[in-house]
Amino acid sequence: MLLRRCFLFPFPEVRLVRRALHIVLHPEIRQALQHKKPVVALESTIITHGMPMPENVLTALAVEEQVRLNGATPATIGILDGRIKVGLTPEELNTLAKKPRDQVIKCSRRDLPFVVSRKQSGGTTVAATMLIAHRVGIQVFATGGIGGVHRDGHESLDVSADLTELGRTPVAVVCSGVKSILDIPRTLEYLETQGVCVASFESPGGVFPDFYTRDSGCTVPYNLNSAKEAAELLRSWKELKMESGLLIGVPIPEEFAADKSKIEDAIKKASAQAKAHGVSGKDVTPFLLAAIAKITEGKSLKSNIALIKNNAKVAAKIAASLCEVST
Ligand code: PSU
Ligand code: MN
Repeated sequence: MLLRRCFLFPFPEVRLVRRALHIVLHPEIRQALQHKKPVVALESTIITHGMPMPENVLTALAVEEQVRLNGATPATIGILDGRIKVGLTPEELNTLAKKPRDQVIKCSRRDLPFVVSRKQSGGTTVAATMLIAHRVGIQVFATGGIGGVHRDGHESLDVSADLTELGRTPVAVVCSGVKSILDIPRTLEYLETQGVCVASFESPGGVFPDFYTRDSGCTVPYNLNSAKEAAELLRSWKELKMESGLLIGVPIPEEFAADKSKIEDAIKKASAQAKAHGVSGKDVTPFLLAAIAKITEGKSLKSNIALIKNNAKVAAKIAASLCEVST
């Protein structure tokens, strides 16, 4: 038996990194995972559908840099010609970002089998990125904001698959909460139903952010005062073998926060435009993001870039601290 095992697995450490069909791991990330070094997953819908060129590529690269500067290896996840890449190279990032929108699919969980079978390309949403990150053993993931319950979601049932993914995939998502284009109280209710542990980060009283501003008017039960405290939470979550995700809401840095009433105004206008144009389903979020950026003359985009960079920094610190508390 022992001999057989040695024959099949001459390099025992290789078994530490999960292998999965259709997934191509960048060697740097494979190495980091094998040596239990901190790795932070990053999504790519933000690149393909969340921001215009060239801000999308520049932001993706700046976010990766933040992860590195704070002690972790970035793993941007996306799909090129049917191959799921974990750790896109700068060239691959560029290729994905430059593709015309009709040639790149916004890939949530449900889209993955189709895109792979047709050898298409796509940006992965929070849901799909979580699923892939978990397959290869990445535990920490940074993004701007997750999807949620839409403002009319109780009637339309437009509820992002990000929320159900958080209910079933054990990955810790570091973000600035959900955008106020969504129904935040209902989103938090839904996360509770899904059994997702939600905490704010360095936000006394558990004040939960709403992407462009630091205070959504909603609170969550827990606040984490440092990356170390967050890492301790992650360690317990791992020890308990929770099969659900964890959500950490980091408020946008004060100096980049938007004026609440101005952004609310822009959101109302953008939502009215979406209704008038009959935008529905997966096109709603990208449409609203672009419309809000236009209405605010680019200010919302600046806030968006600042907060995602900050989230990448926090996530890297948490991932690094988790490696320390776990050894
Ligand atoms: N929120 C943003 N920017 C984004 C998204 C959300 O501020 O780019 C993207 C994320 O990839 C998220 C997805 O997972 O939109 C949610 O889309 P939907 O609501 O269709 O599930
Ligand atoms: Mn939707």
